[in-house]
Amino acid sequence: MSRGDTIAAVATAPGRGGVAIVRVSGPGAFQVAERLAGRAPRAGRISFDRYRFDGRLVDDGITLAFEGPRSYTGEDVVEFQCHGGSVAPRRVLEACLAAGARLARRGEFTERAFLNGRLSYEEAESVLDLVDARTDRAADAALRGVSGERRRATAEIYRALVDLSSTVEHALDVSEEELPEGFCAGIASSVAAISARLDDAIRRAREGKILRDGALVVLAGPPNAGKSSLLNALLGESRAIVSATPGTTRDSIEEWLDVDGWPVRLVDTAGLRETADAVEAEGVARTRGLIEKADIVVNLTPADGTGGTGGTGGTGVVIEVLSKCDLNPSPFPAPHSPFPVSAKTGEGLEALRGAIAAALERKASSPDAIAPGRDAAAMIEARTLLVPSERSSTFNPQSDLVLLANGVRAAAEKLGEAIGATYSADMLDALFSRFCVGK
Ligand SMILES: Nc1nc2c(ncn2[C@@H]2O[C@H](COP(=O)(O)OP(=O)(O)OP(=O)(O)O)[C@@H](O)[C@H]2O)c(=O)[nH]1
Ligand SMILES: [Mg+2]
Repeated sequence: MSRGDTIAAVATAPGRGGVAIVRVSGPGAFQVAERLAGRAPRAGRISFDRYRFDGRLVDDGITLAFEGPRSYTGEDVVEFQCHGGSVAPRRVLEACLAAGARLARRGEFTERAFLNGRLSYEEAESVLDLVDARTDRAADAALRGVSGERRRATAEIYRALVDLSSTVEHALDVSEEELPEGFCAGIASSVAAISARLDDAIRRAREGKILRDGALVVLAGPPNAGKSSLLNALLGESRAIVSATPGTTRDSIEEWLDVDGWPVRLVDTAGLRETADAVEAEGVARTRGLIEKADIVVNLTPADGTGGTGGTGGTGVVIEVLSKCDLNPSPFPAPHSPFPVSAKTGEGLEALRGAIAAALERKASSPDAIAPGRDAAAMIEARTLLVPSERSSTFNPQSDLVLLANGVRAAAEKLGEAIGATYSADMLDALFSRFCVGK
């Protein structure tokens, strides 16, 4: 890893836009800016400049200079805010490269920030989550990581465990009579408070995973049940072809949807039925594959009684929906457990969105629905060490003080490992290669 050099990249997304940013970081960043602007940049100031290279006018822009270590990467950083589009940023970047910078690799700015101690591994990961966020809720969760809030919360739990550990160790050294009144009750309530905070952190970690990856929600049911119509209604646009001919949809159609802040990959599928048509049969096979993988299956049964059986299966949550409910308003007594929904009138759409959001909320709280990430795994272990399930209800600190002391110490160690974790070169490569160039 050559860290001594100066790197440059376009930091903004490609495409048409008013403004683009070319970012330069490294010991030569200020010289690069001086070559382009014709004057040395002043740290902490912005200046309006005309960028030239070899006598040729490159672009007009605003130059921002940050002196290391108080910059994103911890090195000297210059940002050129130039005109957007495809040509101006390329020309500014080329001028930077000609002035001595080299093109940055993917994620190299953030990698330098990490190596210079400006960002923790978790914060770097959260920067990526923020860039990739599809909903406000996902962005909020990522920001809790970027700002270090999540790390501070974990560190606080760790400190509370260390405090509790020393209190319990001390109690082991003195005789029972010397313990102050209410000592055991105090210990028990500390244990309860710490495990509640661990539970909360674990729930957030699970929620974070859904917010990052999105939830797969599959619309399934017999042909003509109104799946494509429901997809279009939920998206608010005519995305999939709708027709009265059963077997219209053959390929699965996928779109992102924001359901109360949850990013959802909504998939319309080929209707489930036995068919001799090879193309449709392939579509049905794909539908079954999607149902297997789905977090939630929305299973449609048309209210006009034309549907065959949906026959879902899979391990996801199934939300039964009575589609086309405008055709036959109430075949089920209220409160109905299939959700009556009409893509035509819009009835029931809000309730369906609510049901999807509620199912995801439950998923985030359920113990083994989601494979936890590294930190969450450490918290889950710490939680089990602190309150082993076999003594959760009958636990008596007085008689089990030795056991408790061991559990608290082990839990503190587990969390300490997660906080002070070390990262292998492979892990770092895997993380930073997921960034785009310029981040
Ligand atoms: N009255 C009424 N008709 C609907 C509703 N939803 C769909 N339809 C009609 O039902 C027919 C089938 O709708 P689609 O959305 O294509 O059904 P599908 O489940 O995607 O069908 P396949 O792709 O063939 O499996 C069309 O004629 C739609 O206009 C609804 O909510 N109310
Ligand atoms: Mg369809």
